[in-house]
Amino acid sequence: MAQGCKRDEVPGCYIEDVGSGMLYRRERLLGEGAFGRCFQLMELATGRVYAAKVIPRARLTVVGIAERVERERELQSRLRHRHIVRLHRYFTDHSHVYLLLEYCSRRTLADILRARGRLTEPEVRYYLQQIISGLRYLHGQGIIHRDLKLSNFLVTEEMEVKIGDLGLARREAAAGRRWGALCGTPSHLAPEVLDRKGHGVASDIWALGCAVYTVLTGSPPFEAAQRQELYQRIRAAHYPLSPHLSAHARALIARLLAPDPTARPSLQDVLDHGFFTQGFTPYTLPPRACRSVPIFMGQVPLCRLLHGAATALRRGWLCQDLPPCHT
Ligand code: 9ZP
Repeated sequence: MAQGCKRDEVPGCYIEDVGSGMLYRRERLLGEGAFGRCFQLMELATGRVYAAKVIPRARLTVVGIAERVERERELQSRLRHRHIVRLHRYFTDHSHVYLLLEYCSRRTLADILRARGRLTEPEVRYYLQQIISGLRYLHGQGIIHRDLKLSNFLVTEEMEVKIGDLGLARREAAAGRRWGALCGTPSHLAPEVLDRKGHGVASDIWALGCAVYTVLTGSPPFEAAQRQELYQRIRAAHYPLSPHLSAHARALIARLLAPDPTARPSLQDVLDHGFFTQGFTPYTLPPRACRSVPIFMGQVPLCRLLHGAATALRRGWLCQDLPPCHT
């Protein structure tokens, strides 16, 4: 028998989706979201694990929250892409609204950056390639994300990145409108967004530029104690030149952070840039890249190369007595 969860969030209580009859066990707390808590949820029938946004119904009466949840549900439930977080299920009970999202066991790029300080260029190409793939799909569907940042780039067990949190996403036509509140993360707002000229595809590209700068240097490009000073720096695209940026990285960032949105590159232009074409991109990243600098040998991380050699030895592939050849 399902029992409702009390607000005091002890793990181990059960949640029932009455519509489908599915039963979930609430496991650990993953964090606090903008409008509720996020829990790890286990589907009892299958053992599948989800990351769930659990929103108290009372919270939906706060201005803007219900619209945000509805938009996220509406947009995300239709999207199917390897690099976009899947919304698996949505249901409500007497006290809460539940959004069951794809579980990403390695948390976010913001967490990885916190542990690492900075990332290497091959890693940034690895992650960025996947983010671009997801963003291309999103833009192709006429959707602008409007809140691209490291904490919205989730990382799976397999070290794949997925774009998440579509609570601020809009259809292109609606996003282009010039009225409405300034929304998104202040340090990532593009000049045209500050000037209320609307949020277009190019404003997502700007935010991507902020993310690339941050992972390569360890600090965001635009920082200031006062909001007005921050906005001045953004409008002038005035950011510190870091010694940690190669010539190609610096050139790419300068293009992504062009004050004029029409001067910014397309996603294809980014992939064609020297930053990508003149350096190698690993096929996979070892999980330990979440904590320390991975070592690469050509295209293959060193640990995989050694693992491959060990396997070859164990199976006798490197021994003299080769299998007989039947001709
Ligand atoms: N958090 C520590 C503070 C306790 C974690 O250890 C932690 C662990 C996670 O997986 C093991 C995890 C988040 C935090 N995973 C995860 N979080 C998601 C998420 C998927 N997987 N999302 C899918 N769509 N949006 C995101 C979002 C909401 C469910 N999150 C989180 C970001 C911060 C809290 C939850």
